[in-house]
Amino acid sequence: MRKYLNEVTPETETAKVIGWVHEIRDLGGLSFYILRDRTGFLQATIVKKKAPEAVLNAARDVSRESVVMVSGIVKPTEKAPGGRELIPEEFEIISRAETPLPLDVSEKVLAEVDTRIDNRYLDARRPKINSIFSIRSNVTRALYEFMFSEGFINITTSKIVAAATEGGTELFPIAYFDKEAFLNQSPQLYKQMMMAAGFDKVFEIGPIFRAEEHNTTRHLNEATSIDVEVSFADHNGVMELLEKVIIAAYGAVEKNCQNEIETLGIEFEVPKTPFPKVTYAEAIDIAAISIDEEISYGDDLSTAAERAIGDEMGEHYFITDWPTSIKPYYAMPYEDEPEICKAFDLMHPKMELSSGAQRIHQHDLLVEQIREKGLSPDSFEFYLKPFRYGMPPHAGWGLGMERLIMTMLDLPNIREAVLFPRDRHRLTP
Ligand code: ATP
Ligand code: AMO
Repeated sequence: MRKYLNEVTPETETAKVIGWVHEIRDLGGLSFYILRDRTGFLQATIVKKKAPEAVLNAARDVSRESVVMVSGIVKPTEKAPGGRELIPEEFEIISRAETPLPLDVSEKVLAEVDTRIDNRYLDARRPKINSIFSIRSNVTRALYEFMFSEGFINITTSKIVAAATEGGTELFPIAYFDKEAFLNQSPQLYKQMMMAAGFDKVFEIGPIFRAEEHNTTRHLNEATSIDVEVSFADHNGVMELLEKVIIAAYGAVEKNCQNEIETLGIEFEVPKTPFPKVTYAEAIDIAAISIDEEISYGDDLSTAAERAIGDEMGEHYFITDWPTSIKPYYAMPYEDEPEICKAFDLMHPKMELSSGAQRIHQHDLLVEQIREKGLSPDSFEFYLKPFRYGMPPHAGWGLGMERLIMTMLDLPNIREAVLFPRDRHRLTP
């Protein structure tokens, strides 16, 4: 039976493994073939005087990154990684890699991110890159498990839509027969409609599309959003839920991904809750202390301002009580102070992770807010109608998966957290 490489231990007697040839070292009478699969490495050692002729022929012929099957006797040895080596009795080339390789998988220093993503299938053979996506997979699983354990219903909503969600800009138009259509920026309107349907607590983990014009290290044109909506909850209730979700994600990685953390060589700590809260007004005061630019009340926070506040806070934190004027039309204004609203952002010291709010559930107020933003209620008719027939009060948030992974693993670029990034210049692979 075929074994994964990490299943071969110094105590194993014989093994048959399949892997990629990571490295070849030929010392004359002795040659080493470092094999690799997604679980680790194993050294196959060939003593030329003793090895069967067929093994010698195949080994001489093989190129790096070819797929091989090797079987033989396992010997404990201090000199090989993992304290064991495999002495091949069989060595079969299953799939040969051409030379030269477009990207050197064994190179310790990573190539430019563009070259790597052009050759993602090779790049992802590296243990570090594999670890990122293994962790992301664990986070996805933990999120589904957590949401189901909290009684949420999973929904899937359309990604082809007729109107913007998050304001008029940043939309990708698509060809849809004879109609105007776009790729959806957020499941916002749909998750709210499911509150009217009485689903009570819903979540969706799916793609969102935003025509971000600029190239930054924290924006993608196609991202994955973790979206949540809860009936009869206010902004405070869903902030508490968001904290729990962050802890569930980090907790799963701490529990299940110690090898990956070690491979990545990062410091990993589960954040402490509760996350501190600062109001928007306090946040701009904090930013004003350390940055030169003028910040007026009602301005969105610039990247520099976000960083200055993040440096000061030094941990995850919420920014609450935003000016109503800079949050989307669906955010609920405070009854006694309608210039500010029940919206919040969850921040990591380095960037925004999530936005959310208690929503407006009163039809007329919502129409008023849509007009206030210079939008036309007519294009939101399908969304507005449910608000006239028994819409419960509700609140929710959207959390960017790639930003969650990027900040969790201290990755320098959001493109590291997605297998096939879509950015201003990239449409392949
Ligand atoms: P979201 O749009 O979901 O709120 P975000 O982190 O993109 O998340 P924004 O409020 O859009 O937050 O932007 C915060 C700041 O980041 C902006 O004021 C701007 O300085 C900068 N920024 C945002 N988008 C871009 C972009 N596409 N290119 C360059 N800078 C940007
Ligand atoms: P917002 O626009 O703030 O809110 O998006 C929520 C979160 O999604 C992630 N995100 C992105 N990640 C990478 N690249 C992008 N271009 C990008 N755009 C967004 C961020 C961001 O914090 N409907 C609301 C959510 C709600 O209120 O429920 C919304 O979409 O991590």
